[in-house]
Amino acid sequence: MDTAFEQQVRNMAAAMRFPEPVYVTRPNLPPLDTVTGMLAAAWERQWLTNDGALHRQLEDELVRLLEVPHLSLFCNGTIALLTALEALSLENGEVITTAFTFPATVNVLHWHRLRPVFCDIRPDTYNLDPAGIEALIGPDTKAILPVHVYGTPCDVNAINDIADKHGLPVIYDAAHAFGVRLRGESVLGHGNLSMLSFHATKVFTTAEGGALVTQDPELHRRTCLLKNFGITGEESVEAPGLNGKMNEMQAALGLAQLAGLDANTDKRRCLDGIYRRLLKEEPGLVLLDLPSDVEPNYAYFPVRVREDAFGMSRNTLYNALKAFNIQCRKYFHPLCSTNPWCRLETGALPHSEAAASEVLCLPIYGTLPESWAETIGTIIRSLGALARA
Ligand code: T4K
Repeated sequence: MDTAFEQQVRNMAAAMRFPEPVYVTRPNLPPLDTVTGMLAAAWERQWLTNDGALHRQLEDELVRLLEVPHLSLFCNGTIALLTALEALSLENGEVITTAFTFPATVNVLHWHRLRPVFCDIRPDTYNLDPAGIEALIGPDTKAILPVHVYGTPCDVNAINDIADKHGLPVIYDAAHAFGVRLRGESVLGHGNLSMLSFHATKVFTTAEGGALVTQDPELHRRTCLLKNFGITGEESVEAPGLNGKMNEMQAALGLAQLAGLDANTDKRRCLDGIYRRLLKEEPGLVLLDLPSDVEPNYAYFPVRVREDAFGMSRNTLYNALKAFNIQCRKYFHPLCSTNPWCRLETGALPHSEAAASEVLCLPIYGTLPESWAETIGTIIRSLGALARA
């Protein structure tokens, strides 16, 4: 039996429902002929993978674009992160990380027989709270693995200080942070290694894909070796590497996209502005503040729903928006600490738990019409008013 509220939502949706699903994101697709143009050259060369010309060109372009010294392309972000652990010879110990992330961040630890030790997040940035890290460091601690959640830079200075004091390596999961700059420099310049994801849902995509970035030439050499079976020559294998290579089809999609990256960011900035204008005064909605020293990439638009003030919970809003064909996502619910393979004495994670039950990511992508963002914002306000009435 429907409640009166559900009935009213259905009535509203009958008048305002989008004719097609409005997804949380869509890939940033370049014109198809640009991709096929790149591929024609690969066909001509009959060279499809293993350090091909397009792969080399994309690595060079990204080193220049992101202003980083060393970047190694991968088949996806997860394998890149797995390789980062191997490159630093991390195993059989603990890694301090966040539970408020995509499962990949924590699952790679399991594959290296490393145990995650979850540190709570800051409620304002959703990133690892450095104030909680030191208390978790013990004799088995091998590394710190923070995530730049939604592309917002972590408190890198505080994390670096703690890591230096205790002699621990830092691997940043920068899956969301392509192109993000902090105090005028790439956020990828921090830690021993940073991992990028180029999945179809990311601001820069190669369908599947990713990269490892480092300042250390020897570490770069090792990541390149490990993604190609550890092979150094036709008859020599130097390390127990796997196959983490990006192929020429992926690299072609990446190269074809570079020309449109700025326009994509501009459009996302505009959509971000529309949502902020419409939702910033809405009772019970908390928007993520973008610090003034950060140049963001507008990859996500997370909204925090405080049930008592907004009038309904995040889950109710999520379901109500589905009635309008608006497919938001609960990034990141459930918390990784609830996974059975993370069975550990996890301390209290109140801020992570609150974020996992209150945050909803709204649709944001380069081809989302501005009028649709206006409508989505208006619908959210109307739903809040309805719930409070
Ligand atoms: N670390 C962090 C912090 C991450 O967020 C991720 C990945 C990783 C590590 C691992 O990196 P990768 O190994 O993936 O490179 C998506 C992505 O699959 C995942 O890459 C991403 N994070 C995560 C945040 O989002 P789902 O389960 O939400 O994907 P899916 O298929 O439901 O897609 C979401 C929406 O995107 C769809 O509703 C529609 C749209 N979409 C999706 C695809 C695949 C399209 O329009 N076209 C498409 O081709 O995980």
